[in-house]
Amino acid sequence: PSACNLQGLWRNELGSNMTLSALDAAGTFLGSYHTAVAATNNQILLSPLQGSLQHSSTKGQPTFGFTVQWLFADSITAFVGQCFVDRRGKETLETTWLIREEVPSRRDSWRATRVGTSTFTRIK
Ligand code: B9F
Repeated sequence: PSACNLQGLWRNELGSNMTLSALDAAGTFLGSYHTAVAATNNQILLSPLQGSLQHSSTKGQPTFGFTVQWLFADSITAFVGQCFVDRRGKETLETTWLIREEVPSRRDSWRATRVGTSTFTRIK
């Protein structure tokens, strides 16, 4: 199987789309995230992301991480994941995410974080 390439347009099981740019020499990348869901009445806005690809993988199925800075909510999501390539060359990003929501006080910190998993496939 050929090596995973993060650059391109990806969609997850919720119908959210993200565009990842080319990697620089250090393995860092930029992109944008359009979430299909929001759990807020605020209007969803295309939001920027910044990430890094860990490139010590010899098997061509590298790990990566990125954060999305939501432009319509006081929260941050961090994704970590791995890019898998099957025998036909099809790429899948298996990720786990955490959202930290801004809460008014330390007393509310217990409820500030949500966790989930997400699978992305390439659409372009
Ligand atoms: O829903 C998030 C949000 C933060 C504060 C009010 C609303 C912003 C969008 C997050 C989108 C998530 C999902 N989309 C996707 O593609 S990121 C992980 C999922 N995968 C209410 C309080 C905290 C969350 C909801 Fe809010």
